[in-house]
Amino acid sequence: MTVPDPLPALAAQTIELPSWAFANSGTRFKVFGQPGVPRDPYEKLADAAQVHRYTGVAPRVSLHIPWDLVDDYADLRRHAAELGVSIGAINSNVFQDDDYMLGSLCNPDPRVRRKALDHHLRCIEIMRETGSQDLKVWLADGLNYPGQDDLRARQERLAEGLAEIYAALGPEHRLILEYKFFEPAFYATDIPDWGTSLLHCLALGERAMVVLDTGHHAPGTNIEFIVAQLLRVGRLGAFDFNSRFYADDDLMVGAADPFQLFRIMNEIVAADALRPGSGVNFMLDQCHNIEPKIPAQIRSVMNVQEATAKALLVDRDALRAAQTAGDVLRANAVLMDAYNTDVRPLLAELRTGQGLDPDPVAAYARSGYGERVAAERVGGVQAGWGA
Ligand code: LRH
Ligand code: MN
Ligand code: MN
Repeated sequence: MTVPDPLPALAAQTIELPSWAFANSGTRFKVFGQPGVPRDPYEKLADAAQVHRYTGVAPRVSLHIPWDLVDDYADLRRHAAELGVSIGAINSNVFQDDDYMLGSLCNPDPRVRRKALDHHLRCIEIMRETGSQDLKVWLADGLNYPGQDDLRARQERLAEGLAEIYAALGPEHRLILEYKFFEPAFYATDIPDWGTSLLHCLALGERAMVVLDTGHHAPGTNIEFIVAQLLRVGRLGAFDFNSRFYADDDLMVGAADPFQLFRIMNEIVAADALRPGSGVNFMLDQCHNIEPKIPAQIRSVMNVQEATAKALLVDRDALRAAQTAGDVLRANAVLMDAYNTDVRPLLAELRTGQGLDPDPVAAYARSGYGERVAAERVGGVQAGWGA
């Protein structure tokens, strides 16, 4: 077997955490409050820093604006640095005001479009204040009924709005554009798929890239094909990792389908896109409705690491040889050998070598942090509504 040592690549890997994963969440039926959840963005960062502390690979936190509204972003940035983390992607939230009922950048009313644009411009200022490099755009825009609005006109408005936003970015910034096939719109979504996102990115320029949220596809979609295709054209900007059984379930990545996660990471490794600097930002986008949030984020990070380690163990020479020879069974076996390897000892070795506990979940539980914040913090906020 000719597989390079996976440890250096695993040591260099980073995973970005979502601030909203630490707040209370639920479904439209019920939001369950958990003791000790953060009351503001400062406390969300403190919780995220715990995940980094025990995994060693989660040094950035995405913010969602206005969910993570503060008076002074330079101060929030300093707070993050003191905690040993930094601010990652800034998510522009243009889906929670009444004004956005018929859409944001695609809205037929120019006043609402202007409001959505101005919000993005504010998000770009926040990027400057926090040192963030990625403006992440996900729009809830879409239609519930055929005829409700003009599909093509909405695309034109979208293109125009995105162009204004893109023009306001600095040369150090990227616009990363997420797609989702349905929800909240049920008939037509304005950015429903990677093709639509890619078309808009291509029109915008080199620093516009597609975000692939693993929960945003129809059942049976071959997600690793999309990964391969976007990597081919250099436009895979980021992942929003999570798991789905049915729709946009936002469960822990790797929980529903660890094999799919492996297949995705296999494409990443095959294209040498794991390296920091390769342009792919590996982010989590999850909500922990019934499980404790910090350990769930730790588990999610570990799931990504396990899939990555297995992908790094694929014997690429043997795979290529089997593929070239047309040996279908052998090629499949090479891939499955890597997938079926127990990489937990390897990851324990990685952590020990970095001065970390080999079992991050147990180490966090022993630290007593969860009990401490449960006693200290009263009145934690709901994901999405935290000031
Ligand atoms: C939309 C989405 C998007 C949002 C997040 C809260 O479903 O995936 O990334 O910003 O959820
Ligand atoms: Mn997402
Ligand atoms: Mn989603």
